[in-house]
Amino acid sequence: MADYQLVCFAQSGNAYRAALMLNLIGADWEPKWVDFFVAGVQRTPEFRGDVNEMGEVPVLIDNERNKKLTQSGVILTYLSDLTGQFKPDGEDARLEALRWIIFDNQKVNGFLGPFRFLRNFVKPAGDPAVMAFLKARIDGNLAIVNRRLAASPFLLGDKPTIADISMTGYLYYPADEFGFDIAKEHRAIGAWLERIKALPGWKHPYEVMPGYPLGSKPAA
Ligand SMILES: N[C@@H](CCC(=O)N[C@@H](CS)C(=O)NCC(=O)O)C(=O)O
Repeated sequence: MADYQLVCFAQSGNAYRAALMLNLIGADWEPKWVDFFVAGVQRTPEFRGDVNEMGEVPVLIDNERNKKLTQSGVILTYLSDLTGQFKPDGEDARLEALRWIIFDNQKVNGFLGPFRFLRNFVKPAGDPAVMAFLKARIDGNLAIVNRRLAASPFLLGDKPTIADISMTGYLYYPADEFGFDIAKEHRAIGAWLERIKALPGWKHPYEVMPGYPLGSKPAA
């Protein structure tokens, strides 16, 4: 059995953060696919009882240490503490990373995820007023991240940390899934995405997690 298992599916930017981290640190890991869209496994009592009471992916299983962790920010923190990789340098940086991870979870990928979900994966698609609300929030918050990344190569300075890995969430998914091109509209974010992409072990979300294209049935 692999050292780690990650409960995930290809379309999840929240899970991508953890999958990318595992790849970048060179971990021995394997994905455990969740049938999120058709069976809605995350809503079942079994999933909520045995896997994650919050009904969410990602879930990281550390087989060696017999641990199960959820919330991508917690998973990233755990793996960086364990390996020293992508770990913010010192207490101030640790808090600064946490600040960006929370901002990302709530306001950047926290809005991008539902926007993309309502646009691509539900019928009928999201109500136009809801979509307009989310889009305005997304534009404003991406501009904040863009301003930050125009001033330094990575969110916390010269080196990539877990704050950057968290922020990648949905940002590598195809532009047509959003109806706008994040990398082109926010040039500093586009350049930063290329810098992350150049790190050894980087893979696209549709390559690193199972279940793409939608409807394909990977082993669970
Ligand atoms: N803040 C969480 C968000 C996790 C999350 O919302 N995951 C989605 C999949 S992309 C999910 O499982 N949603 C199920 C639901 O909200 O019912 C994290 O970063 O781990």
